[in-house]
This record gives sequence, structure tokens and C-alpha cells, in this order.
Amino acid sequence: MTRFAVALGSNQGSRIDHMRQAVTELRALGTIEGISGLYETEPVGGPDQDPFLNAVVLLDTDLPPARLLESLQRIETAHDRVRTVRWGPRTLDLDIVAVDDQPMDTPDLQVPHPRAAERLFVLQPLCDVWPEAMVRDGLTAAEALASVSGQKVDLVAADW
Ligand code: A4P
Ligand code: MG
Repeated sequence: MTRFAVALGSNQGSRIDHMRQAVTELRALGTIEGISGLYETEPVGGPDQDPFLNAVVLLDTDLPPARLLESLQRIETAHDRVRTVRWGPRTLDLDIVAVDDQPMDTPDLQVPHPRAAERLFVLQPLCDVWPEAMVRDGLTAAEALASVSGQKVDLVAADW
């Protein structure tokens, strides 16, 4: 069994419905061991776009990482996710941000997520559920959180 932190993001359509539905769909992939608070966050990178809802779910699963990624992409597609511009608006983004196993570095999958350590919209919810998660070689989510500032991240709901 491997523990993965899956980051959820939505800034298109009915954001809260996409987020809640995604949690339900993640339950089919393993055991959910934690759900962070729900945050409204200022967009980082990409074109001018609407604010995001972001959260992190802890998922314990026997799925190999490549299968998990495929399952996450299938869920995104079912939410009418259309890929146009990089970092552009999306109904639902599901990224694997951390793992309790060896780091992974293949063309299709890098874990820890290469940009997790500098993004408050990932670190804040990740610290709700797994502050000791490694977000970079030798750096925990809690340590990274302490060094990132200047991004607007507001707690919308602890339970959702
Ligand atoms: N990929 C590699 N590693 C991973 C991983 N750990 N998890 C590959 C998921 N996917 C991974 O992703 C492109 C490719 O990354 C996939 O085919 C997969 O093989 P994508 O979801 O198609 O595209 P993307 O999400 O636009 O690309 P990217 O570069 O992952 O975007 P980011 O860095 O995740 O940024 N601002 C706020 N406030 N909140 C957000 O949620 N999100 C982004 C997206 C930008 N700004 C944001 C937010
Ligand atoms: Mg993504």
C-alpha cells in the first residue's frame, strides 16, 4: 500500500461540485485517509483567469503510480476537462503532489510534483493533512510552507 497526496483544483464551471464529485470518485481508487480544508486561491501563472478552489486528499492505494495517474486523468476527462493553454482554466485538475515512497521521475510522472514546493495553493492544504510529506529532496511540506509567501490563499471551509 502506498500513500499519495492528490491535489485538486478547479476554476471553471461549478467549482464546488467538481471538487466534491472528485472526492467521491477518488474513493473508488483506494482508501481516503484525509481531506484538507477547501481553499480559494489566486491563480498562479497562465493567462488572466478566475480564482481557484484547491484542496488535497490523502489516498492509500495498491495502484501503481502510472495506473493512478491514468485513473486521475480519466476522472479529469469525465469532468469535461479540455487542455488548451498551459496553466489555463480547468474544470478539474488532479495532480499527484507527494508520495511516502521513492521519488518518481519519468517523462509522464514526476513525484514530488516539480512545482509543489513553491506553491501555497498546494502547501497550505497539504499541511492540513500531511505536513511531513516530502515536497522536494530533504524538504517537508511544513518547512516549504514557512518559506513561501505572497500568494493569496483563503480557507473557505474546513469540512466540505
Ligand atoms: N505529470 C507529470 N507529473 C505529474 C504529477 N505528479 N501529477 C504530467 C499529475 N500529472 C503529472 O498535466 C500535464 C502533464 O503532466 C500530464 O500529462 C502528466 O503526464 P496537465 O494536467 O495536462 O496540465 P497542467 O495541469 O496545465 O500542467 P501542469 O504543468 O501540471 O500545471 P500545474 O503546474 O499543475 O499548474 N493556480 C492556483 N491558484 N491553483 C491551481 O490549482 N494550477 C495550475 C496548474 C496553475 N495555477 C494554479 C493552479
Ligand atoms: Mg495537472
